[in-house]
Amino acid sequence: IFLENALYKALENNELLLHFQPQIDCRTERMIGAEALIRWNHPTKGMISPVEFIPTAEATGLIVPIGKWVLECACAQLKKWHDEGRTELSVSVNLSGRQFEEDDLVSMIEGVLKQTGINPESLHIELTENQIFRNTHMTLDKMRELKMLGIKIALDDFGTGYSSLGYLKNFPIDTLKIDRSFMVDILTDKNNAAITSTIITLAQNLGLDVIAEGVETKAQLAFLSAKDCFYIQGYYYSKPLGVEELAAYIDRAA
Ligand code: G
Ligand code: G
Ligand code: MN
Ligand code: NA
Repeated sequence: IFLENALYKALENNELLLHFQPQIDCRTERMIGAEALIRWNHPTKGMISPVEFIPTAEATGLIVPIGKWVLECACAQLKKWHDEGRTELSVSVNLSGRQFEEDDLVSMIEGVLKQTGINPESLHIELTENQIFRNTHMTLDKMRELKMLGIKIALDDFGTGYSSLGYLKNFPIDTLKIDRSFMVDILTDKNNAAITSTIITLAQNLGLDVIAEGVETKAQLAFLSAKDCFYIQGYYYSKPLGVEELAAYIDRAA
């Protein structure tokens, strides 16, 4: 109850903010987009990680207004980048499965697209396999409607969920994001190397984009690019950044 009330106030008092983690095409070293990651700047406790409050936000339903705020804020930021001439950039927004239980999810997103005037193709929604399988039919219907708006859908933490591969045929998915756990010791851990290679090949054979997450070293980058996985998100290039730090990063990576 304490956390719920505090979180409700956080939304009202503008204590929530977004950080953005660059996604890079390693062939050109240019930024292709950024993932929006929420933070809570608590007046006394300082910066709080989403790991500590997203579960409560989901359980109480507060994720619905918070998720709307995240989307508005991320799209407004994207609009700024596009207005500054960086029209190649996309923004990735994490959606919670709980948000898919709302009847007006699609019209809410359509409204934000209209209100900000961004190109729908440059909005990427991230979902995990487990979120999709909370309620397969309802989620599939909404995903199809989202695709009709023109936005892109990425499967986050790919390879860690409880699902079969068959759904990749039926679900309108554009991108697989390889979970960062598979990057650990990728040069020496045969299992992680095999899983990562297989996900890359799977994406290539299905005609999907693939992004590797949690890339921290040059060796990991070399492993990935040798397998034609060029889209990279991880500390090797940048941790998630505040808007001003990101502006400096964009200027450097221009
Ligand atoms: O950036 P960080 O490592 O702290 O993020 C931790 C987790 O919090 C991420 O795995 C991500 O899925 C989740 N998360 C971050 N921002 C959002 C958000 O805006 N909405 C939802 N639903 N989850 C988020
Ligand atoms: O939504 P998702 O669970 O994919 O969120 C990405 C999370 O991964 C964020 O919390 C971000 O801070 C974290 N992250 C991003 N890059 C790296 C990295 O290179 N190493 C590690 N350990 N974590 C990362
Ligand atoms: Mn994500
Ligand atoms: Na992930």
